[in-house]
Order: sequence, then C-alpha cells, then structure tokens
Amino acid sequence: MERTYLMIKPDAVQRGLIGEIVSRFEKKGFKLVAMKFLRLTKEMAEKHYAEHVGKPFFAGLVEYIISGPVVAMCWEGKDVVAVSREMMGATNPAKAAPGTIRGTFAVDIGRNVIHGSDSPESAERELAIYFDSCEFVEWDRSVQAWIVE
Ligand code: DAT
Ligand code: MG
Repeated sequence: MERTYLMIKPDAVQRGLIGEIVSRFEKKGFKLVAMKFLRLTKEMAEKHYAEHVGKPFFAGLVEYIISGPVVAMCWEGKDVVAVSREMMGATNPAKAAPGTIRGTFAVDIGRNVIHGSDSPESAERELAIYFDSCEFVEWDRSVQAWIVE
C-alpha cells in the first residue's frame, strides 16, 4: 500500500491546528503508520528542502520550518500521495480551493501549515529523513474493509 510523508508545520502547531489536520486524514480513511513531535535541525531542514536550494525563498523557508516544533507523520492508503496533496490544496493558500487544508486555514505561501510529498519517490526519500524503519507501526485498521473494496 502507498505511503506518504505529511508534516504539520510550525505555524499550524502554534495555532492549535494539529488535531484538526490529523482528523481530516483519519476521517478520510487513511492509516497512520508513524508519528513524532520534533523540532527540525537546520541540517534536517536543508535535507528536506534540498530541491529548493538556491531559490530566493530558501533561507526564509528553512528559518520558518525550524522556528518551532512540527508533527512528522507517515500515512498509508490507496493513492495517498496524490489524494493528500488534493486535500492540502495549492502551495499558495490564495490559490488553494476552499475546503482544502490550505484553503481553509492559511493565507500566505510562507505560512501554509502543511507539507506533503509530491510523489511516491519523494515520500520514500522524505520518510527516511524522519523515521527509522523500526518506527513504522504494522497494524490493521479494523474498518479497512469499509474503506477500500
Ligand atoms: P509544496 O509545499 O506544495 O510541495 P514546493 O515544494 O514547491 O511546494 O515548495 C516548498 C515550500 O516552499 C512551500 O510549501 C512554500 C515555499 N515556497 C514555494 N514557492 C515559494 C515562493 N515562490 N515564495 C515563497 N515561498 C515559497
Ligand atoms: Mg514540495
């Protein structure tokens, strides 16, 4: 089953949105496989955002993502990478559809409350930054048969 890396960013933690955001993925029918509350080091942030090195917003992005604790998560489910990106909404909250996480809770591209992997390959790379293989919990969600045919 497909997995993705989702991260509740420091602004959302500060604003008390952890439960609200986790709840959306739970209710959707995805399965939580790993979760931790941590503050990123600068090294972790630079590794996470390696694809953006050299862009004008890179320094500010790193400063923001290490400015407070985040919630790092692995979620599993059918097409979870693409579907969770849809649930998050566009990178710029001003363009994010109403009802999406960014469309509902954010207004600024530099404070867009959540990160989600953009492909299964990115998910694998990102998950390895945050979790050891032993930290992925193997469990059966008892309602699974009511979620996927
Ligand atoms: P996403 O987070 O939707 O995958 P991304 O990978 O293109 O978007 O960029 C990573 C983060 O960097 C994004 O969540 C917010 C920030 N960012 C991207 N483009 C930006 C820009 N033009 N100005 C300021 N911040 C930007
Ligand atoms: Mg991205």
